[in-house]
Amino acid sequence: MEGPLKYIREGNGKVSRVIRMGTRKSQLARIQTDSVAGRLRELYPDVHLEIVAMSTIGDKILDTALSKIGEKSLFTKELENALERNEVDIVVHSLKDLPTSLPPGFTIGAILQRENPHDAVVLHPKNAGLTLDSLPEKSVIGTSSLRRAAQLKKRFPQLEFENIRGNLNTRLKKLDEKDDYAAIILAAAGLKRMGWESRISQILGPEDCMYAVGQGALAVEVRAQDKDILEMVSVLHHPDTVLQCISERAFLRQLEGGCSVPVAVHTEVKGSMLYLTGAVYSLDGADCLKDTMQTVVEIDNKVSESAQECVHVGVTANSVSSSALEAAEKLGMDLANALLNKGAKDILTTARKLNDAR
Ligand code: DPM
Repeated sequence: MEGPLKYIREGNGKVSRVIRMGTRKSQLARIQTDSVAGRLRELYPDVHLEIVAMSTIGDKILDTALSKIGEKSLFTKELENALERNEVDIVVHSLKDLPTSLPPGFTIGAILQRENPHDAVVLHPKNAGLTLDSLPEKSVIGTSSLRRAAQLKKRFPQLEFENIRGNLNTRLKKLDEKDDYAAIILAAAGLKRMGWESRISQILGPEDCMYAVGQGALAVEVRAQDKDILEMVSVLHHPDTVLQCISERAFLRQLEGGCSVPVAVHTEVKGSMLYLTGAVYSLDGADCLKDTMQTVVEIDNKVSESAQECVHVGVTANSVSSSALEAAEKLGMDLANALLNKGAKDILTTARKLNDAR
């Protein structure tokens, strides 16, 4: 079924397809889309890429805490509608904003090399030189992430935590121009992409705060049936990042967690070993279940024949060894099952109820 695909006639009379990339209008989304467009233009100098910007419901209700809006597909729904109608062919997302099960008809055709996946502390200018350890008692830290708040409340009980919403620009403005927050917590990757690396005063290691599933990686979403586009974007896959993110997403899916649950991970690839640490927290961080498991992810060059059997937690990665992908997915599920056996479900159910009641 062909939709309203767009073609262009070039100077030499050759007709080529125009590939359209949909993006949200936020500055971060534009920067992320532009960087993927840049890579594609280098790889395919003959392809005509167009960028189509649209605003989404998520962008329009930025003042409500994300964890309160609940729906993870908030930022992605309208872009997916445009994909479905063939108005765009490619959508770039932060992987962590994509649900672990995509609606039918869509797939993640590429996961790019991960940026620094950790969270970072951005201080109010008056606190320059301080750290979460040395900030005065009862200092207010801005974050709307249940995951960040849970871990940091436990680790830094002398501090206080309050919601902060808005896109990155708005949050930095709220921090700098008011006296409401002593510091805010943001993903290092987003700050770096915006060119604000210099505002990072502290990177939080796994002992302080583990990151969100998929954090720091960009994902390219396409129509699952569009073989040409799938093949075109598949060269962007970064195999180690793909394996890490598949294990993280399988972990979250098995826990039945969405974007608003206090679930955190840490993964590493060392040689042919993939290590996954995963944890679930109560809202105050007092209850925590955490474990680490590993698996061999040997590259065997056995590439899957049918595209169907090669979808792992929404990701199509035919260019990556199928046995490694399967091992990564199984690792995430095994770790989740281990935590579920220890009572992870109760912790998450309680956290969800309390958050809904707030
Ligand atoms: C998700 C969360 C947040 C975003 C939840 C979490 C942070 C929400 C908040 C799933 N998506 O991390 O526990 O602080 O209120 C988001 C950011 C990026 C992608 C910004 C950020 C940039 C980093 C990346 C929002 N989505 O986390 O500071 O591309 O991974």
